[in-house]
Amino acid sequence: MPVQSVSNVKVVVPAFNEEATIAPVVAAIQAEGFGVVVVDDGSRDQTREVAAQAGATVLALPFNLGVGGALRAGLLYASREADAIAVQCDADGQHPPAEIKHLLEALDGADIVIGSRFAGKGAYVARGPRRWAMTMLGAVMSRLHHVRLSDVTSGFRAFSPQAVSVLAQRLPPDYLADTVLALMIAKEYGLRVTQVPVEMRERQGGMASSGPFRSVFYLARAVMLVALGLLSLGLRSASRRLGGEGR
Ligand SMILES: Nc1nc2c(ncn2[C@@H]2O[C@H](COP(=O)(O)OP(=O)(O)OP(=O)(O)O)[C@@H](O)[C@H]2O)c(=O)[nH]1
Ligand SMILES: [Mg+2]
Repeated sequence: MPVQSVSNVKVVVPAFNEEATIAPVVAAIQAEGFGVVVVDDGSRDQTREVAAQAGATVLALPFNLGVGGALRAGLLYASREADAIAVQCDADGQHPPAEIKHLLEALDGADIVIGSRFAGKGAYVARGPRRWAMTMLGAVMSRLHHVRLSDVTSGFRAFSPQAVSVLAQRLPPDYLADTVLALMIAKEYGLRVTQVPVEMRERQGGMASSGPFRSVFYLARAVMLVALGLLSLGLRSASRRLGGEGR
């Protein structure tokens, strides 16, 4: 069966004040043959009405949770069906739906497939502190998962049924938690992570909710959370080793 016609794939689109871009995003995903779930994250504009009119299933959160919280709600919704596969896709038009099939193909052999904009396809560039933090986080996650991961903050991803059920219960709500911390959780649960090159564009309309300073703050916070997470993974595996030796 061609990947495009797999009926258990749900494309989850977290959306916060994206009335300018959400309709073409929904239409482009549907044109690829996939069902769309827009998670409206307490938007103050017409995002939810526009998304529903475009034919998406809309989960409307009563207040803003953050991208991780919105994604988790979407995964929880997807996980009500057996063997649900989910794809995460931005609402701002950055992620071309034509790439979704490539993410899904790579799920054969992985539980989380990251669409990487820095793996040789497309011309997307990140600069300055943002680029440094991304490179550093990428190096740490590549080591942790024993595979090259060049874009660990990418929010264009596919999830196997196992990843859907783990992340629907465990994903923290904060911005970047949906990306970087999901990889720490993946390590804890033995989920296999890989990447495929994808083309990404600039946002196609509307406004990014965090400006350059806020983005750097969020990245710095992600670096700290990863450091704490690594410490906790290390302590847990040391205590398991000690427990094993005692037996
Ligand atoms: N920033 C932000 N985005 C949210 C939130 N809830 C859901 N989203 C959606 O999550 C996706 C990613 O947010 P963006 O603001 O585009 O962040 P980004 O893609 O990392 O940054 P840009 O490269 O500036 O577009 C978009 O589809 C948002 O609409 C929220 O509370 N804050
Ligand atoms: Mg974006």
